[in-house]
Amino acid sequence: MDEPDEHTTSHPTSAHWGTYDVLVSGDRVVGVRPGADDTDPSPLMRNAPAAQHHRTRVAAPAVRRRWLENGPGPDSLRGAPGDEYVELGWDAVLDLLAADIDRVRREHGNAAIFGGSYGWGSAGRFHHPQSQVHRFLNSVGGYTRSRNTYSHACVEVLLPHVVGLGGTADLLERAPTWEAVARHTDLVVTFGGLRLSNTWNSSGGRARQTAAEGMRAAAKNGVRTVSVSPLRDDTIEESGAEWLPADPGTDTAVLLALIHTLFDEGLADHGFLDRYTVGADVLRRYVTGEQDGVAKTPEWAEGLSRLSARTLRDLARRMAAGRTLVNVGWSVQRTRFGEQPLWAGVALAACLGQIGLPGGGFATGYGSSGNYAGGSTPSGLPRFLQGANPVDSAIPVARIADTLLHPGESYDYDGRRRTYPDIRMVVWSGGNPFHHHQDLARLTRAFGRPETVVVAETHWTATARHADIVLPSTTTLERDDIGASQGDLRVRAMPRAVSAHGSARDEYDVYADLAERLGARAEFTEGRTSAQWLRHIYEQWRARYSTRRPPGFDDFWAAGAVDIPDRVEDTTLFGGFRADPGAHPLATPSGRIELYSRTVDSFGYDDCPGHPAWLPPPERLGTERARRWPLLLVANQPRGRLHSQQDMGAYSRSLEIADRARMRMHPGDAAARGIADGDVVRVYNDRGSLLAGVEASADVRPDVVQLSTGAWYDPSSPAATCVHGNPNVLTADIGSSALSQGTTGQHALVEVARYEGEPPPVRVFEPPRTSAP
Ligand SMILES: Nc1nc2c(c(=O)[nH]1)N[C@H]1C(S)=C(S)[C@@H](COP(=O)(O)OP(=O)(O)OC[C@H]3O[C@@H](n4cnc5c(=O)[nH]c(N)nc54)[C@H](O)[C@@H]3O)O[C@H]1N2
Ligand SMILES: Nc1nc2c(c(=O)[nH]1)N[C@H]1C(S)=C(S)[C@@H](COP(=O)(O)OP(=O)(O)OC[C@H]3O[C@@H](n4cnc5c(=O)[nH]c(N)nc54)[C@H](O)[C@@H]3O)O[C@H]1N2
Ligand SMILES: [Mo]
Repeated sequence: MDEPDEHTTSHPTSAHWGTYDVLVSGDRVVGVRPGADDTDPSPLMRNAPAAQHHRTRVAAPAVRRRWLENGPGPDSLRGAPGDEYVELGWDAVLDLLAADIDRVRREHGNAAIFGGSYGWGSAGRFHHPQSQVHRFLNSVGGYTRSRNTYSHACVEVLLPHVVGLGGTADLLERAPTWEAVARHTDLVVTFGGLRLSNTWNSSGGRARQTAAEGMRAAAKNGVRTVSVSPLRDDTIEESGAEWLPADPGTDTAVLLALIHTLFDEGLADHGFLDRYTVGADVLRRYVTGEQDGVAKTPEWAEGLSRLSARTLRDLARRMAAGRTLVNVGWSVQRTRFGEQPLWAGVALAACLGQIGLPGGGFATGYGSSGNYAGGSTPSGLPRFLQGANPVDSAIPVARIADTLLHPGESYDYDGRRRTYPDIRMVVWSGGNPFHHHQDLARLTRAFGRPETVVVAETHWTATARHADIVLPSTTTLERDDIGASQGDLRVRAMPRAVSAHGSARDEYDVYADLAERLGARAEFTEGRTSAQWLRHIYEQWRARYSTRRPPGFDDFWAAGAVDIPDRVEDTTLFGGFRADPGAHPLATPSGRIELYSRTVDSFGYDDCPGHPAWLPPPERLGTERARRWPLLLVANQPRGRLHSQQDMGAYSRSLEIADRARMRMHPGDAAARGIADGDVVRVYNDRGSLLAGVEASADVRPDVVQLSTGAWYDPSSPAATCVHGNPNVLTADIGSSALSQGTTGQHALVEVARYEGEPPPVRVFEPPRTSAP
């Protein structure tokens, strides 16, 4: 990196991973420094300089040579290493693309365009890539969309049946702040950790990192933490957490055993269960074994989780003895039957009778995101509206490969029998499915099916390398925008810091020109330029306040930030319901918490019955499958970056081992395989293989290996499906259940062996071959 000199200027910006200044010299980003208000900045900003000018930036609009020469059509060679792209000018590419969109919508209808575009894209309320592409597609007749998230589909689909839609939204957006936890809570029992590095990110960025200080404040106030997790470092050192390293995927068994103890020892709060829940008796009969002959005792759970029965019994008693918060992290529901630990977690909190009390009850998301438990913003944020989609066609987000491979086939989702649409064109902007989806070999086959794949990207990601048409997008540092996230403290100006890379353009301008070719410019732009839109969405937001109204746009832009006037902190979840369930019923059929749901039961799903139940996940230690693949790989979130973003950045690369993703394994498991710290290993199962670098660490429990997501997918050598270490070549592409159809990417059974000989080089940080027409 160049050294800052007297010509260096400083420019504030906001990314999902925080608010900071970029240092610019000669139109190049040469460094970063934390924002003035951020006392506890995340190290992820250190990736920004290298990423901004990296050779994998897409410099010009490009068309795959095979598509250009053969025309649209299925092509099993999409994404093949060595594929060649032709750089054409913007006008030529937009003419081609507009004509093809028109062909598809005329011949197959707009539902044949998949525009779900799932992904985190970039921060910034206006240039947000998904908002842009969705608005564009809506303006030209609509598209097939995706619903729910990779993050927490089971939360989104199951919990409305259990606590109602509003209750679910409250759980996700209005959790008691860390400060409230510090004040009221005695014991936090968290399934799936409170991982510090995960709190570095908030979708949309946050004015200041507040989660770590919140966790420290709680610890200082004497809040005890019990962390059920395969990793010791899923909690911060200062919290002095007790670590219960249960077998991954057995949380439901542990939760049921805790409930069993509460019933068994007279600790369950029957007054609460009678007044606020339905189905407690169904639950009790299941847990005691009256229903199926299997009592879900601590001894039973010990056999599955390998946590001792004594530990579980003791934990249940401690939970009943004080104010207890049960947190179920999102990771545990990104598994097969991921609905169950959530439902069992709600059931446990209900049996404790503390739902609706300050600092007690059930939560999902502490430790999963930087703005969780960081307050809420009831008046919303400045927003660029996407318009209405004239097409009613949607798929559960993680069923993308099934959709492309099986058009016209039917599947189940949340009580309905649905049919996969027949997709001819895929349009992706602001996401990287070849990072985020499971079983990438299968996804590659799926991406061979459509006739045209269009990707708008800043970088030559693996997804861009599967596209027929690649539209180079500017980065946030190359455009003016407004930054803020749900629950944020301030709305911030994000002024442009450097010029656009190569001939990259703002997506807004690209879509405006495309819309023009398709006769929809006025509808897409409403006659505004980007600059006019920024002013407009800011003023619309500001107008929502009749008192304490923030200053006008020019004053805001000059000041650089304004406080959000009506942030709410310290909400007591379900407080109104607890105080008067008649006046504030939940939006469930019974108006209460449903420990048994007649609705879910009526769907008749084997993989999601009508009450929380232990269903043994297939990717789990101790199964038949584990005889062949004896290690459980935990594919959690990377600490060096957000997903796959800026993987070429300095901080992300500093965590690599031997040029590859870092995989942690227990020293005993390493020694048993003749593997030493720093070795390159092959990690494999029947779905694929990858190369990674090993760190032997006792912070990972035996029989578990940890390989976070996000290493750029590199299929350049036959030595492995991915020579760089993307765990999604190993994960299964199967839904959590017929109810939510969420991703199950968190776990995969694998075997690991030392890589003998010279490992093939990682080539993914070189751009693909491009040529002139
Ligand atoms: N095995 C396994 N897989 C998982 C998970 C797991 O736990 N295990 N977790 C899942 C979860 S929770 C999630 S949310 C997903 C995340 O998956 P994604 O959100 O798809 O991952 P990102 O790497 O953030 O992808 C965002 C893309 O947007 C691009 N981008 C950045 N700025 C711009 C812009 O201005 N314009 C455009 N057009 N593009 C831009 C970036 O270059 C990047 O390629 O991964 C999921 N995958
Ligand atoms: N630095 C960084 N932060 C991020 C992201 C990122 O990519 N990088 N991604 C963001 C996104 S999109 C999301 S959705 C959130 C996700 O937030 P989470 O879902 O909470 O994050 P993970 O890191 O996947 O999982 C947290 C921990 O759960 C533990 N775990 C895994 N399996 C099990 C299990 O079966 N039982 C139990 N008890 N524990 C288990 C693992 O040890 C893991 O470290 O993180 C966000 N924060
Ligand atoms: Mo996520």
